[in-house]
Amino acid sequence: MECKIPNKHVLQQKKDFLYHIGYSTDDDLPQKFGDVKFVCMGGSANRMLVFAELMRKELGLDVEIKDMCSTDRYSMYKVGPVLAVNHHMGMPSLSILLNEIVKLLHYAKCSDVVMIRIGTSGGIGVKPGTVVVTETAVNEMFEPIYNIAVLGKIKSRQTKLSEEILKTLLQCKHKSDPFDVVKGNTMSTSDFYEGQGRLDGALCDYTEKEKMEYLKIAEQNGVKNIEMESTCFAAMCDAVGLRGAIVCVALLNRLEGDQIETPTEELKRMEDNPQKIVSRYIKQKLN
Ligand code: R2B
Ligand code: URA
Repeated sequence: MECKIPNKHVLQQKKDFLYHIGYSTDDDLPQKFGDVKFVCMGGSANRMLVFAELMRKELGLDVEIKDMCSTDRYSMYKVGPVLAVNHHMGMPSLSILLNEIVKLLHYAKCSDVVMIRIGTSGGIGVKPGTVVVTETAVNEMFEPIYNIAVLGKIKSRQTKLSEEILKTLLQCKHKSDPFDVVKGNTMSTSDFYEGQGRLDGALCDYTEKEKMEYLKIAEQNGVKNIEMESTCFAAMCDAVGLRGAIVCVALLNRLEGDQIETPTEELKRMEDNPQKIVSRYIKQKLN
């Protein structure tokens, strides 16, 4: 299936500038990106570079890995059919990137593309290091909805992910992995501190009891982790007909605290966990 964009205005434009990633329709996009089958996204540019290097090793490809974004807004690495791009933190930044990546895939005439967000999160009732594969992305009210203000009105889009990819990702765990892989709902928020019920931001006017009540209600609603992009990611993929999945590591158990005190080296090791699962998924699909 070709990647279509459901915006008639754009389709009538003679030329389109993908401003934040630094391409336009004057570039030979089919030649540069036409073979892309997997778009993997995560917040940090360095983490996506690490993922690109892992994919090069796993796919045995002798390719140079360089940042393909000519702007300094995002970083994008291509390893054969895998595009690894960073989206920074939060939904506004992700939404800008997704608009341009979807158009890029369309202009490049890509087909049957799978979109995967590989991220970090705060877990709910799971051990640090656990990989959570998202069943349903929900907002702060536990609704499977992404809200965006369009022309002064709130537009609500459903957050639908691919059940088939979720199932296959869960099967990518190896017995020898020193971490769990679970499925669950992922709550997306617009803030890391108050938005996620933390007590340790600069602002906080609720009690620890109120915080714990909220996290417990989240848990009762099937929420296994909290991060800042999943509803936007799921809704945008669904709205343009792309199959999507979200795979995040839980860096801490939010039922036990708010601060991320884990040493950097240990955090880096944890961040490798979802990358391993996704790399096995991609390898399996390409074979
Ligand atoms: C996870 O980690 C970031 C906040 O620290 C944010 O981008 C997210 O979703
Ligand atoms: N990312 C988040 O958004 N929240 C956490 O608690 C950890 C990482």
